Amino acid sequence: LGQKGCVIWITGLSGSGKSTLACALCRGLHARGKLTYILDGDNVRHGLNRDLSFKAEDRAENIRRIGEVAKLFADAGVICIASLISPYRKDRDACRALLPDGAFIEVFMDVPLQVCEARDPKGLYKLARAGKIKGFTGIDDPYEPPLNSEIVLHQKVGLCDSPHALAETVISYLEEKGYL
Ligand code: GGZ
Repeated sequence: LGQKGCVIWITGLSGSGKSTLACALCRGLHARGKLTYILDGDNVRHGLNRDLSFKAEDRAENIRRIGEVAKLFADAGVICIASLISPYRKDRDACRALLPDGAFIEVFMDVPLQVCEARDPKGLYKLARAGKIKGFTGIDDPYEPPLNSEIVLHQKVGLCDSPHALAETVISYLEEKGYL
């Protein structure tokens, strides 16, 4: 294969664009002939992680399992894109520690809650505000922003780059680091 595997770990609030970036990234990397695989929190929760809730210890287990699976893909030479809220710093750092130096690339979707909530693609923020979902990240559950992520993608109120442009930022980083 001759491809160096890695994990691109996309963290951020619900509605911050993690899954959209994952898809755009996947397309951009395929166009460059690279093998990728997406592990999306929301999807993995329907299968492998269907026994897990959103309480802190279950989120930790969700992240741990996805981190272990991502590592297996990276070992096989795949560029594995993991997109999940992963709200706790220590859980993300534990996944980072599974991989060789440089092979865990954390991408922080730095999008204000206000913007995520205005998008509300699945109407979940509305339900959380109404008290119909308890423990919703950003509303009544914590999100610990990364302090040292490799890539920060800022999106401000009323100013959002296209998913394609965001993906190109990540792809440039991968090129720079010799993954492409
Ligand atoms: C946060 C929740 C919750 C609660 C359901 N808190 O934006 P989405 O809808 O499509 O993706 C979110 C997804 C979060 O799953 P993750 O596996 O990424 O979370 S974590 O890393 O924290 O384990 C959201 C939906 O599930 N969802 N309830 N209470 N998001």
